[in-house]
Amino acid sequence: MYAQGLIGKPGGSVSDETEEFLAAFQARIDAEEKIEPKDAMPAAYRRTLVRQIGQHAHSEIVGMLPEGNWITRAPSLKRKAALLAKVQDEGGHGLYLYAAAETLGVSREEMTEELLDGRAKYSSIFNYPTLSWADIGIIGWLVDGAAIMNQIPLCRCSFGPYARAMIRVCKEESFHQRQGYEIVMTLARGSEAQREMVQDALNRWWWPSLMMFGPHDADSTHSDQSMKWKIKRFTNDDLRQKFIDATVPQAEFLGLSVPDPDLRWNPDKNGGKGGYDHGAIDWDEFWRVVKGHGPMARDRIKARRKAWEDGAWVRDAARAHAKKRAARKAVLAAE
Ligand code: FAQ
Repeated sequence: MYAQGLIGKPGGSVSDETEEFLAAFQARIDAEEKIEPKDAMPAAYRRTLVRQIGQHAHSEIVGMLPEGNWITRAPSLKRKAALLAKVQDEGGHGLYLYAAAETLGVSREEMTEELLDGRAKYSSIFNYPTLSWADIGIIGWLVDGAAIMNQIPLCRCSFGPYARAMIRVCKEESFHQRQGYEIVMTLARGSEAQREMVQDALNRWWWPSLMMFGPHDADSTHSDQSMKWKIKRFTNDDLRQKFIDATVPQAEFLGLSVPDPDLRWNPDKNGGKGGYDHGAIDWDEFWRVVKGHGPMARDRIKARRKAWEDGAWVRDAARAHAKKRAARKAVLAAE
C-alpha cells in the first residue's frame, strides 16, 4: 500500500545510512528540493515527520471538541452554521494530515492507538474548557491565529505531502481566524456584560495560546534538527514573538487588555524593528498540561476513545467490502 524508499523504511535499520547518503540527503534539503514518499530518507527524518504530522493530526481532531461543545448553543442560525462549518473543516485538516503521515508507512489505526494509550501527544491548547460563547470567538482569533503563524512556514516544509496539505489548511485557518475576530469584535462593541464576557475569555486563553508554540527554545528537543532538515523554518520562540507582535495591536483596536502586566513595546527588539517584551510564561503549567494533566485531558481522551470504539463497525465493514471487491477482481482477472 505504501511506497517506501529503501533507506529509512519503517522498522528498517539505520545501518544503510552511510555518511555519503546522509550528506546527499542534506544537500537535497539545502537545495530546497522536496522529499517525496518514494525517496530514500534517513530513518530519523521519517520518525520526526511521523511524530509531528501525527501529533498535528490528533490536535486537529481533538480540537473539534472544545468548539463542538458550543454548536447547539450558538446565539443565531448564522453563528451556528459558521461554527458547524469550521469544526467540520478541522476534521478535514485531521484527515489530510493522517493521509500525509500514512505516506510515511504508518497507518491511521497505529497513530490513533498511540494517541489513546498516551504515546502520542496533541496540542496543549485543547485541554482547556470552553466556558462561554466568547471562548468561541477567542479560539478563532487566538488559537487559529497562532495555528496560522506556526503553519504558514510549514507550507515550505521539506516533506512534499505535509507542505502541500498545509497550503489548503492555512487558507481555511485564515478564514477561521477572521470569523473568530468578528465574533470578538461584535462582543467587544456590545453591552457591558458582553465586553466583560469577552475580556474574561481573553484572560483565560492568552497564556495557553502562547504555549501552543511549544517550549522555550532552550528546552525544545527537536528544533535544531528539524530546522536543519527544513521541517521547521522558525524556532518556537521566534514564532511566539511574531504572534505577540501581530496580536497585541488587534487587542488594542478592540479595546481589550492583554492579561500581561509586563507587556511593553520595545523599539530595539527584532533588530531595531520593534516588538513587545512580555512577562514570564508559566512553563510548569505547560509541562503539566503536555504530560496529560490539563483541566480537560481526561474528557478529551475519553471522547476520542468512544468515537474510535463507536466507529469500529465502520472500519470492519470497509475492510470486508475491500476484501469482497479484491476477491471479485481476482475472479474476473482469472476468467
Ligand atoms: N502541546 O522539541 P519541541 C490547531 C511537545 S493545530 C503539546 O519544541 P517540536 C488547529 C513536543 O511534541 C495545533 N505538546 O517539539 C485548530 C515534544 O514532545 P515529543 C497543533 C507540545 O515538534 C485550531 C516536546 O514537547 N499544531 O490549532 C507542545 O519541534 C482551532 C518538545 O517540544 C501543530 O501540531 C504543545 N503546544 O515543536 C484546530 C503544528 N509543544 O514529541 C481546532 C505542527 C511542544 O518529543 C481549533 N507542529 N510539545 O514527545 C509543530 O509545529 C511542532 O510540533 C511544535 C513543537 C511547534 C508544536
